[in-house]
Amino acid sequence: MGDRAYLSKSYKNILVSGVSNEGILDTVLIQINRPDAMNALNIELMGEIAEVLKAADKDDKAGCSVITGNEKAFAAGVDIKEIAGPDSVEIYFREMFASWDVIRLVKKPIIAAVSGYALGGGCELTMLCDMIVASETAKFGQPEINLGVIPGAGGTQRLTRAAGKARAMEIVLTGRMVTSAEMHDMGLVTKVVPANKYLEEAISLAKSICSKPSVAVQLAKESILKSFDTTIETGIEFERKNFYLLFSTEDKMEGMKAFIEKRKPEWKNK
Ligand code: DAK
Repeated sequence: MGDRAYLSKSYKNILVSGVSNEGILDTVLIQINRPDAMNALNIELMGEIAEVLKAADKDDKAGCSVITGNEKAFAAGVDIKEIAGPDSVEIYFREMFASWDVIRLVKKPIIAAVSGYALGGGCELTMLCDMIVASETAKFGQPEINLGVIPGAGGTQRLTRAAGKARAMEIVLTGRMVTSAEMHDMGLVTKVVPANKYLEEAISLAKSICSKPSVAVQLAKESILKSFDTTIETGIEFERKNFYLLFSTEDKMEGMKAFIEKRKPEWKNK
């Protein structure tokens, strides 16, 4: 069953709610809530997001999560005021990456619903999500170069794999802002929508995923992500094992039986 207390708990830097999808799995909505600081991501905030996503993974009634910010900013980066002081050794021992690593290993899909600025760590957080729905006026970018550093949460890797070397170099080395249309063109953004529709569209995408059998959804996500760190041969072997695994689920039996009986499947999510 899983404990659902995480949905009613109050957090310091985020707002969390469960969006009911009538009869199918719920969507977990996480809103980054530091409007006075352009939703800058501090350690505590990242810990809260990781805590909620981990709890959603264990919640049998949750199918997919959406992370959003506000109209002005998804997040304008990691909190510069928090990282301005420490030297290399201090920053190393702070283990700032712990929550990012937890998010990276979340099994259920995560959609970023982006309006306004998604810069630095904010842009990296959107790329860490599985899909991005962006307002046509959203502004992405990796401006760390202007602060004397480089992207620190996967930016040089995830951007390069999608955009290719030449475009990633230009974006990271100039630190300029990147439009939603460019991000879409590079395959990083799933969908660009009118400014007043970004959240609605992300929630609608989440609902459509919540209507699918959850074990297959999670193993599909795992298989797609595997393609980023393996050869095609090993990736295909990995996919095959997940394919075989799904043949022992009740949903595989139900899905195929329902097709043959010309009716809608009733997913058990097991
Ligand atoms: N951190 C802290 N505060 C921020 C912030 C940020 N990233 N971005 C904005 N703010 C604060 C501003 O300081 C200001 O606060 P007050 O002065 O009112 O107290 C308030 O938000 C409103 O911002 P502005 O007055 O600047 O608003 P504007 O509309 O004029 O400009 C802007 C909006 C987004 C263009 C501008 O705020 C801006 O350039 N922000 C910084 C963007 C940036 O450089 N982002 C990259 C940050 S470095 C790591 C993982 C990742 C990273 C590092 C480590 N580990 C896991 C170890 C990533 C690093 C970064 O992201």
